[in-house]
Amino acid sequence: MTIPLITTKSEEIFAAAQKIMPGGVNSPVRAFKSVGGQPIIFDRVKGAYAWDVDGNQYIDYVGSWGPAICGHAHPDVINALKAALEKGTSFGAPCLLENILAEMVIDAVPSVEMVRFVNSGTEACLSVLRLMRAFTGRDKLIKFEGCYHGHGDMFLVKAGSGVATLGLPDSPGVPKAVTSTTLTAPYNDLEAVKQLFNENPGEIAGVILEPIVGNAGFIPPDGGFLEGLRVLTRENGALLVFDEVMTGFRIAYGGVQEKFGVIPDLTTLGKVIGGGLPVGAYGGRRDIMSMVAPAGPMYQAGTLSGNPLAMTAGIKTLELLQKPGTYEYLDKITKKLSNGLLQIAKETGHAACGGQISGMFGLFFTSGPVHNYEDAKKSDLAKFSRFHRGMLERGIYLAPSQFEAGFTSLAHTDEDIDQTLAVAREVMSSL
Ligand code: KE4
Repeated sequence: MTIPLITTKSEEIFAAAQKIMPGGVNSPVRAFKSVGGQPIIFDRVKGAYAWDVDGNQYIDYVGSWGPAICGHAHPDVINALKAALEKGTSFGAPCLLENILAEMVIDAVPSVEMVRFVNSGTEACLSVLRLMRAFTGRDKLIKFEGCYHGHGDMFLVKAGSGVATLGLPDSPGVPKAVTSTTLTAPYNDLEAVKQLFNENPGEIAGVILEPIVGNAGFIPPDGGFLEGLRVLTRENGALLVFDEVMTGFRIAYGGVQEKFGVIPDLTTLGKVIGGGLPVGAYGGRRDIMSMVAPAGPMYQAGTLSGNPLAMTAGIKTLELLQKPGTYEYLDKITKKLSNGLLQIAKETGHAACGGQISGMFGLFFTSGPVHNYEDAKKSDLAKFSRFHRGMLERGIYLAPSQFEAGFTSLAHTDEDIDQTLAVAREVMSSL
């Protein structure tokens, strides 16, 4: 038996928020629309935990959607920011910190020879698409159903994340002319990609994908899928782009491309490299990146790009991730969590599938297997909503959508995982 969650203050604040901000939030998935009930208003975070404005504590498996991989408010990051603050919050001019973070990204990510910092993953994906088109002189792109690359018009076609959550097939306000150059294929379907290349010879600038999907729930690539895309893009004079905004520095220090050994032409990054401050980045082959203004003709700019605070938080976060044992630890605790959830689902009679790679995991209430977005949509969304609410009421904060992945951090302990699994058993027994 649990004490009902006291959410008085959360409800008051959310009610007021809805009058002054669309849906009461600044990003749709936070509104809990797909899981029902009121969102929790956060007051503060630390390590693996979050506290809401009513004083309830949660073990947090969203981690600000990925950036909090070292644990929220890591003292080294906070102290580095405090020192940086004394020197100002933004320069609008080059600073050494940009060189330092750029060098770290180039050293870490196999495909990246040059990098440009921007302020969000969306901005990184918008920019990389323009670059793909500028370099190849071609207009069309291939994306995959359920993959989310930020809210740029041309990507809002069968996208994942909040679009999937809200069931927005194509957002209003996106001209047909814009999406007419966006081709889509089911994830893990090389034949479909081959067919699109055959139907659009010489017209496809490139293929962009989440090399491990996090925005349709957690969907890893089938064996040979990434390798097959590498071959197909090369054969067709198209570019291969890994959107590693979510997976970068999470799956491995060098991202999916390091772990799976498939090197794209261009990569987008975000989340972790900002250490919780707004940073995105795109980078890749020097011959391609040299097209970016002012080195080349492809224009892209940003007032706060490379600002000293965001660079500082990113540098310190990557330094922490370089410590030996980081990714082994993330994999160990996340494997324990994921395997435990699947075992408990089995023991309590719920069809479920899912898995994890390093500090990223997912759970679908369907027998599966889940190889693509269509499979993911077969999961029992109503059951997921009841599960989410049950876990929340018992102090476990999961992503408020079936079409999101879960994230652990270096701050999550064995005891946190044990507690989470004990609660999951209680909730699944009553689902
Ligand atoms: P942002 O513009 O939200 O920084 O990044 C867009 C983006 C691009 N590519 C991938 C693979 C992403 O996962 C994202 C953003 N992820 C979502 C979570 N699924 C952000 C959370 C939100 O939209 O509130």
